Order: sequence, then structure tokens, then C-alpha cells
Amino acid sequence: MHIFRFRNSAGPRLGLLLEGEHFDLTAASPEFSDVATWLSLTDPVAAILDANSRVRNFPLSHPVTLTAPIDRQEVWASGVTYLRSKVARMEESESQAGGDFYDRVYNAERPELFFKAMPERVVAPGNPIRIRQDSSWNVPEPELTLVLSTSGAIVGRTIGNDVSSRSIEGENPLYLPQAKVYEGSCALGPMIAVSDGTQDGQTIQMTITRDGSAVFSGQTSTTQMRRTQEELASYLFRELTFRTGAFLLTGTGIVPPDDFTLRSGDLVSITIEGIGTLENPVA
Ligand code: DO4
Ligand code: MG
Repeated sequence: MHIFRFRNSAGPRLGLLLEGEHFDLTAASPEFSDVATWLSLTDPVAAILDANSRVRNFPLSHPVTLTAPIDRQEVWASGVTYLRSKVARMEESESQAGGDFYDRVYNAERPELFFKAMPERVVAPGNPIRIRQDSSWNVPEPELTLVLSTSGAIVGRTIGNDVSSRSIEGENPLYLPQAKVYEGSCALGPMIAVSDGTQDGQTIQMTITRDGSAVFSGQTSTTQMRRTQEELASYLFRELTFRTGAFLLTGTGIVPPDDFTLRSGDLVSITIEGIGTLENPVA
């Protein structure tokens, strides 16, 4: 069961993908008028299960153009949750004596969480992500992304791309917000896989294509994450209230080699088992 967000002449709406067929979820109940209303329900997953038969009265016959599956939520991100990410960041900041920070946060009880994007800055599937003009080393970061209800429950999962400047991040850890937060640096989608309560390891795969050929391909599994998804979500909700829910990227376990940097015209394709494929060209 996947929730998607699309736009028709009446404005943005939610849809439900059931057994390969698309339905208009918003037409089925005002509980699904938007993502914020859905995430504010006492039990968003139960509400979707309950709507399963009703929604079949509202099939979508035409192909729909997906928007990012977010409306009024803040997007947050986790860092250094995979060994690969820790090692890469220690290397990039070695000459600036910053490496030790990453080792310490990887092993610490408190995770690294940082603010990533306002919803209006999130890039939809198929739309261009960006690299900073003042950055010489840029990478996509393919990340399992938690969709959190207003009470902090994991009610779904989607795909996030935490596009980052490694040259700015490596220069000084205090530059992290500039390395991470800028126009076109966060893509989400294509859909939200509604949580079925299980949390089997999911494969994450990323391919970067340039002029028709793959210039990088990598794979990991969420089983390689050092922290649990619940742990990350509960730290985020410790001292913050999210009245419309929240999105939380869970960190990258795939880092291209140090001589790789994104270029304008590249195509980044991220696939997560059970969710789908998020594809964005680089502007
Ligand atoms: O500490 C810097 C950011 C780490 C990050 O974004 C990641 O591990 O995915
Ligand atoms: Mg990241």
C-alpha cells in the first residue's frame, strides 16, 4: 500500500496505490485531504486500512503526475548512522582536525540530527536537484526516510536524497548547514509505503548516469544502520512538537569514491526495496 500526492484541476490531492491500481484517496474521506491531516489522525495506518474498500469507488483512470509526498512538514535528517558515512567524513575533514567529531557521534548515545528542508524547498520526483555553485565536491546521499505522525509514530517510509557539498562540510564541521541546506538539495518520493509494522532490512541502491552511461553504482542495506529507526524518531520528538507530522532521513550508507563529484546533466536514481525509485536530474 502506497500513498502518493498528485495535482488535478481542484489542486493537490492524495492517492492510494493498491495492487498496481491508482485510486483517489482524498475523494474517499476528508481524513485524507492532505498529508498533514492524515499524519494528525490518532492512528494513520489504521485509517488507511479502513479506507481500503471505500477508496475502490474512486479509481483514477488517467496517468497522474506525482508531486513530492509532503505538504506542511519539516524535513530533518540523521547523520553518520552507517560506518561508510563515518569513514568518508573522517577522511574528508582529516586536514581540518574535524575527523574525530564523526567518530564520536557514530559511537555516542545521542545521534546527529539536523534540519534539512522546509516543504516548499523539497524537489519532486523527476524535477532537478542542484549542486551549490560555490562548492567543488558534491554528492547525492540516498536515504531511507521515515514519515512520522504528529505523535512521532513511524507510519510510512519514502526515499530521500540528501544532496550535499563535501568540500564545504570537510572545510569545517560548523559549515554543515551550508553544506546541507540550499535550494534544490533535498528530493523526496516517489510515494510513501504505508508501514505494515514490520521492519525487515531493505536494500538501498543508487545509480548515477552521465551521458547515458552509469558512472557510479552502489548498494547497501538498512541492516547496516547503527541505530534503530525508532531511536532516531524518538530523539527528534524529544523536545520538538510537530503539529503536521515530520519527515526524517536516516543517513547514507552509500558514498561515491573521493574523485567523484556530481555534474550538471547527471541523473540520480535511488531505489529502495518496497518503496520504489526516486529519479532526479541534476540542474
Ligand atoms: O555529519 C554530517 C552529515 C552526515 C550525513 O548526512 C549522513 O551520514 O547521511
Ligand atoms: Mg545524509
